[in-house]
Amino acid sequence: MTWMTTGQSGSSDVGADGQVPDELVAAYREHGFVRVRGVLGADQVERFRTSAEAYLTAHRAESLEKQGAFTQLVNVWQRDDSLRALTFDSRLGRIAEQLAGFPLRLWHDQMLVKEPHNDVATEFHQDRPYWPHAGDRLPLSAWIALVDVPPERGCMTFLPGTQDRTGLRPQDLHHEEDLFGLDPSLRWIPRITVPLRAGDCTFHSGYTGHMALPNRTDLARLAHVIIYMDEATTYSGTEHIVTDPLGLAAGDRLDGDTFPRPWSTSPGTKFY
Ligand SMILES: O=C(O)CCC(=O)C(=O)O
Repeated sequence: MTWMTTGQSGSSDVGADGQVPDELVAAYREHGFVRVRGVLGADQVERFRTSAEAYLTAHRAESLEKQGAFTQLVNVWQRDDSLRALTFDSRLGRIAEQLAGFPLRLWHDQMLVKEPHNDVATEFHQDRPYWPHAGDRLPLSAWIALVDVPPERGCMTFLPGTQDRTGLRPQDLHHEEDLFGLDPSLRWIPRITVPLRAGDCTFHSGYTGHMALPNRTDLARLAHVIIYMDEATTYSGTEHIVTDPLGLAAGDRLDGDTFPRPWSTSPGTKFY
């Protein structure tokens, strides 16, 4: 079970070719999430953490989330050159495509911060039901730790194998029971909590049930999340903060400069 390997500081799952081993791809496809250690080196962690802290200080008041689970700043890549370099990182985009097995583009990024001593969990939910997407294969998110994130600082917990539970309505991530009320069988799935070192990330699919623990420490939990979608995704016509200003019609492709694909396909990637 690949999520059970111990995390030594400084170790990386990414090979010299920029790809992850086949067993991590298999784990992602079986369980709907996987941890990839060391996607960022120590110098990158330092640079991006400094940029994230400055961005947070400047923009905290603009958080989309108002009920206290986290500070949520969306599409930071459009406003900050340093953080754009992280969101556009080719190595991350190519690993995401290796895991997905098909070409992707950016849906949006977001900074998700649990401030020190924020005792509020992000409750279990799936991501894809929130999004105005149609005609797509399974999207996925890279949740990158910019500080060490042990359980007590608010790491994520996953419901393995739930990536096939499509068709549920959007769930309230402030409500502990909402997802389980929709599908009571999910309550009995073993829950896997995945601590991350700074520079590690998890990839989870848009339908994999997940939550994040409270932050009971003195340090802010800084996560940078890059959300990738099927390159062929179209607009469903439903409301969303990212698409509402764009004047789209249902059926339009989500592509172009707003939903970029700033990496080329890795020569080693086999699409199916
Ligand atoms: O970081 C969190 O608190 C929740 C993250 C999450 O739900 C996500 O990235 O999809």
